[in-house]
Amino acid sequence: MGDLETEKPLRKIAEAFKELEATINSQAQEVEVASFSHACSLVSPLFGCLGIAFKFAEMDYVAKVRDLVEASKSIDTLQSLLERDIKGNSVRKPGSHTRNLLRVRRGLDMVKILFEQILVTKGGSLKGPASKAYELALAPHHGWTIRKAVAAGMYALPIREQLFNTLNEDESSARLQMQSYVAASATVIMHVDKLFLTRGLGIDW
Ligand code: 1PZ
Repeated sequence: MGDLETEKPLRKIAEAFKELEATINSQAQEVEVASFSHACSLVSPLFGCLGIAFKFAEMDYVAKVRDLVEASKSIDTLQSLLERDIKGNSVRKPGSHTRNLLRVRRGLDMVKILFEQILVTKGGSLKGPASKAYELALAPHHGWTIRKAVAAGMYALPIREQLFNTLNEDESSARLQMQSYVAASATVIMHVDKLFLTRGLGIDW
């Protein structure tokens, strides 16, 4: 609201994920729950640009990110967040921090694939890119009802120019920010996967 920074959501997302990437590539390699959940919260405004049909996706994503923000008040790193749930035998428990982390990670992947698809597409419609991203990142983990609802929502998406407009970008500035996010989020997503896989937790549930 009048804040110059909040008017450039794509840039804020790209910058936050570049910072996470830098942390992962540094000596320490330990990602704080606070900086991770903050970066993830910056993705939420994108939903507003997708129209009412995605309200339920927004509610689910925002609630899970909020849980991670809450967790950051008592847990330092993503690593210790997982370790706690392992000790408490609550990794897969509905609503657990670890489970929410895996769900949020899928949201990040969805946005990454969406941007990749937008970058290689010319037409004005976002239906192709959004469908592809959903199909690869989330559909395998959703039941019939959710998949049908998402498919219906795909018809109510804005067109590419509208989306960039709402985000206060033009084609070329949007491309730059999307490219940054795609590169940085790949590192972040791989890091989260490694946290799960090295502990034998799997990522397919
Ligand atoms: C132009 C872009 C179009 C994007 C279309 C996005 C469609 C996403 C629809 C997701 C619906 C999610 C409904 C709720 C699903 C929950 O059942 C699961 C499991 O949660 P649990 O059992 O652990 O409580 N939640 C999820 O799978 C997390 C979904 C996160 C969605 C993030 C999407 C990010 C897309 C951003 C696009 C800008």
